[in-house]
Amino acid sequence: MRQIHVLNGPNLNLLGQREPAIYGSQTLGDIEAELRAKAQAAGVALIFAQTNVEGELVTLVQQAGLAGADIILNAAAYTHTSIALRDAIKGSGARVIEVHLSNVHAREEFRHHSTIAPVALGVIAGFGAKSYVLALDALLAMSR
Ligand code: CA2
Repeated sequence: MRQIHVLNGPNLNLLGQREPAIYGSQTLGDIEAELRAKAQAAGVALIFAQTNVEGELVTLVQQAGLAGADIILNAAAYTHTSIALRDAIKGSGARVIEVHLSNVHAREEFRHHSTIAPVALGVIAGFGAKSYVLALDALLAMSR
């Protein structure tokens, strides 16, 4: 069965509890439930995880990539800083769609740069929780 991993980086466990003007009022659990229903209807296995630890995110990317799974990745702040994550994507051959809830390009300058974007299939940003749904739609429209 095809696997799609949805991997979330630091502080996204706080989603829905703080800063709703920027990140919306849905929790990460709400997003997971919406994606799970969609994946189930499409006959795809969905693995969903969140970690605040960079090395753990690197391991999750490696495991998914080496298993031949696709990844929807919101690396949160590590998007802007992590060469290790970029190397994990490249090194494991993972097919990644980078997602962001907010439009990072309409925010502070330091959020405009992504270490991941050059090794991702594409980037979806600015549509709140729908960024994840759009990424899943894109992967489902692509054959493995
Ligand atoms: O817009 C996104 O999805 C981000 O990846 C979110 C990151 C931020 O560092 C990126 O630049 C853009 C921040 C995630 C923190 O999430 C929180 C949610 C609620 C309350 C506090 C933080």
